[in-house]
Amino acid sequence: MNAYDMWAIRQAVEPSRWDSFAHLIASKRKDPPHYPPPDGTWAHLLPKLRETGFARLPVSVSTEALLDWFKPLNHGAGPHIYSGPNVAFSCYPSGYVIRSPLLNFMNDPRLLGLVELYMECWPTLYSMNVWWSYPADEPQLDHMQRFHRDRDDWRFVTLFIYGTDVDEDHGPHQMILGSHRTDDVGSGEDFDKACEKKYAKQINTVTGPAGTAFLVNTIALHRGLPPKAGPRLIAWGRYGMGPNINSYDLEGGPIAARVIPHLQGLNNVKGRYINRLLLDFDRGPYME
Ligand SMILES: O=C(O)CCC(=O)C(=O)O
Ligand SMILES: [Fe+2]
Repeated sequence: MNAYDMWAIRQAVEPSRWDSFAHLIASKRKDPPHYPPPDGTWAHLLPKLRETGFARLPVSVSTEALLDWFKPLNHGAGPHIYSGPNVAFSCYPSGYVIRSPLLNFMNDPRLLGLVELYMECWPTLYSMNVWWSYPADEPQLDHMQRFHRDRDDWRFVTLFIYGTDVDEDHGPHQMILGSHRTDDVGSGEDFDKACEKKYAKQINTVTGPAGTAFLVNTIALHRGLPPKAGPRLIAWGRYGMGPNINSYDLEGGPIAARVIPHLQGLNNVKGRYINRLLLDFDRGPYME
């Protein structure tokens, strides 16, 4: 059974029940018992993450190196893809993102500890992305700017990091607290409006300075508001149960870890497992 089969099976199950399937799958996992327990530093965030689908991390990620790597680019210039004057979403090629300094934060033991407790098994970091959202009169590729559910895995959680200051006018992320336990499914403008009305009191608008980091269970209804006053830079790291139809291995396959000079402490049993879809630790110079 591959990732596509699993995706097809999930479509027959209401989103609110996916978590109980994940619990069952995780309880059968045999993650090596000899390994030390997860870092509990951020474990206090677990009940809130489970209950609401959201947790802001008590840290500010340094964005200096990040902004250097992901320099503001004019439309149509630079290594980003999907660029154009009215494009709402302009991301960087995955290999470029994986090589960036972000990967170290995405493996921060406090963060992984929380994610592991949440997942009830060793997580798999299956996707990284960084993109600019631009103000646009008639935006294209803007589906993430309307309420939707992501459907990556039975259980998964998305880390977002703002690379620029985000206030109400710079396209804040919004998610509907608790909506990971409801079953409304839809898309498009009408659905967006219906969600705004139905869940008016539960809409959580995430503003904050560059470096703000938060976890969202993005099976919950969420969107990034279209920025009005200026572009927004944001990163995601997605943690799930294993390969899925949104995972990087399907796009490019893992890249050789040796080409990334700044990796810290990932070449161990757990680090290799968590990053296996992104990084190949054994590929030597003549094996590419
Ligand atoms: O741009 C945003 O804040 C939301 C992006 C989104 O929907 C996602 O990453 O799954
Ligand atoms: Fe999404």
